[in-house]
Amino acid sequence: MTTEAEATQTLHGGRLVARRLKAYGVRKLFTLTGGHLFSIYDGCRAEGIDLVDVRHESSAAFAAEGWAKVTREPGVAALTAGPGITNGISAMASAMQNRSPMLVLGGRAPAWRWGQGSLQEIDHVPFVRPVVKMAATAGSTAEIPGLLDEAWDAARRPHTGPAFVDFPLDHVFSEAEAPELPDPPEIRRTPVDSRALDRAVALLRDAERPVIMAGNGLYWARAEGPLRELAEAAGIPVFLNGLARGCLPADHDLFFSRARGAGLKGADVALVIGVPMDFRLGFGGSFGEETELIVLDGAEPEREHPRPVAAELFGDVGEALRALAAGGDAAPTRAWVEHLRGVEQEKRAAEQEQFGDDRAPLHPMRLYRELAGVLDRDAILIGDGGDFVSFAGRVVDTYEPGCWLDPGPFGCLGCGPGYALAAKLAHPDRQVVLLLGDGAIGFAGMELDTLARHGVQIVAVVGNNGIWALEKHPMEYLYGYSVVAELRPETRYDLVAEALGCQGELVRAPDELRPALERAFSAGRPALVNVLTDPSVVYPRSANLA
Ligand SMILES: Cc1ncc(C[n+]2csc(CCOP(=O)(O)OP(=O)(O)O)c2C)c(N)n1
Ligand SMILES: [Mg+2]
Repeated sequence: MTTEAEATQTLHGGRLVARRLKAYGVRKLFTLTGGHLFSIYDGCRAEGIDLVDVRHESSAAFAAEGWAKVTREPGVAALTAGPGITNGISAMASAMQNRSPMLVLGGRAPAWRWGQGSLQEIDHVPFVRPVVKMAATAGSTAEIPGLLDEAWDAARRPHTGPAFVDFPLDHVFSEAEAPELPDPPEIRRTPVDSRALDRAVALLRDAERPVIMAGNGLYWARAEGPLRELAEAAGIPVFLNGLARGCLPADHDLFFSRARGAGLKGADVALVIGVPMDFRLGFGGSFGEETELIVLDGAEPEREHPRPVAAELFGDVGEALRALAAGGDAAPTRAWVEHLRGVEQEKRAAEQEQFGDDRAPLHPMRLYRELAGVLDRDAILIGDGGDFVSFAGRVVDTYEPGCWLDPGPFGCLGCGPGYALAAKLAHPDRQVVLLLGDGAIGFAGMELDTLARHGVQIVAVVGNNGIWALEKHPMEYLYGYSVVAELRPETRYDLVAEALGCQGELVRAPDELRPALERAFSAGRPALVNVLTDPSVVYPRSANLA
C-alpha cells in the first residue's frame, strides 16, 4: 500500500518499476549487468528486491522460469538491450510452451535517438512477440507502472505464460509522478460450462476403466487437492507428466507411471487435464481408439485437438474437478485398478536388474537407485540433458508438486543451472539436485560460478558418458554411423567445479557414488558429482520427434 504522501512523489523510471514489483510480492530479480538496466537496479536496491546476477542472460531468464516452476508465482528477469534480450529468447519460448508465468524486463536504446544507431539498438518487440503472451515498449516514464500491471496480469492469467516489457533508456532514467495504484487483483477463474460438465459427469459415472492424465495445467491451477478428491471418490487411476508430477504422491494407491501404456490404451474414458495432446501423448494416439476423451483446462485450447473429444471443459480446473467428484456413485473400478497395479508391479520388478547393475563406468539406472537413497521426500530434482534425464524421468518417483523440473516440450538444453539457482533460492531448506548430461553442462556450466558466489548449495550430478547419447544412438540406428555426437571422454567437470568455487567429486565405480553424494550434500557449498557412465547404454526410445 502506498501512502498519500508517497503517491505524489516523483521517482525515476527504474524506481517505478521496482515499486510495482514490490507491490506484486517479487523478492528476486535475475539479471546480468548492462548500463541500460542501472536505474532498475537502483530502484530494486531502494525497494529491497534482491538482485541475483548470473553469467549468461539465458540463465537469468531460465532462473525466472524456474522460480515460477517452484513457487507458482511469476519469476522476473531483467535483460540488457539487444544481445541481452536475444540471449533470453530460448527461455521465453520455453516458458510459453510450459505456460510458466514470468516477466522479462528489457533495457532498450533511447527513444529520442531511435533509428540513429545507438549502442545495442534493435526493436525487440517484433521478435519477442511470438514467444510471449504480451510484448510492449514503455512509451514514457509515466506509462511504466500501468504497463507493468498489464504485463503482470498477462503472465498470471490462464493460460499463464511469459510477458515482456522493455524500457527506453531515456524513459527509465527520467522521473515521473508515482501513481497510486491498487495491489494487483487476484486472478478470477471462470466457471466451466455446466452442460459440458454434466456430460463429463455422465461419462465418468458410467466408465468402467477410467483414467486421469494430467499435466502442467493442473499444477498451474493449484488443483492437486481436487484431483485427489476426484480420484479417490471415483477410484480413478492417475497418470501425471511435466509439472503435474507429484500432484498425487508416487506412493498413492491410485498413482501409476510404468503402467501408462496399458492405462491409456485400455481406458474407456480418459479425463485429460491441462496437458496438450502433443508428441508426449502420441498426438492423441497414446489413448485407445475407442477411448472417450474429456478435456479439462484453465482456458480455451491453444490449438485444435488432434482427435475428437467427447466433452471439453475450460475455466476453473479445481472447481470442475470438485464438481466431477461430487457427481454421484461411480461404477466400480476395482478390477481395473488391480489390473493396472499388476502391470505396474511387473514393470517395476523388471527394472530391479538394472538398478543392481554394478558395471563401471556406471549404468545410469544404478546411479538413480543410489540417488533415491539420499533424497528427502520434498527434494527438488531438475533434469537438463538427453538420455541421462530420460532415465531419470522414467524411474525417479515424485511425492510433492513442484519437485520435478525438466525442460518441457521445448526441450532446451542449458535450462538446468538457472532452474536450480532459482529453486534453491526459493526453497533454501530443501535439497535441490541438478541432473546434467555432459553435453548439457556445456551450455550454462559457468553458472557454477554464480552458485558459488551466491552461496547457493545445490548438488549437481553429471552423467558423464562422453557422448551426446540421445543423438548418437538414434543416428547410428538410422544410418549405421554417427557424426558430431562425440564429446571428450572422462572430462573432469569436478575439477572445473572446484576451479569455480564448488566442491567437486569424481565417481568411477558404483560403490563410490553413495559416499560422494553424502559428501556433496554436506559440503557447505554447491557441489558437483562427476559420474562416469557407460556410453554403450542405449535408452529404449519409442517416441517420435514429430
Ligand atoms: C539447445 C539444444 N540444443 C540441442 C538439442 C538437441 N539435443 C537433445 S538431447 C541432446 C544430447 C544431450 O547430451 P547429454 O547432455 O550428454 O545427455 P546424454 O544423452 O548423453 O545422456 C541434444 C544435443 C536440444 N534439445 N537443445
Ligand atoms: Mg552425454
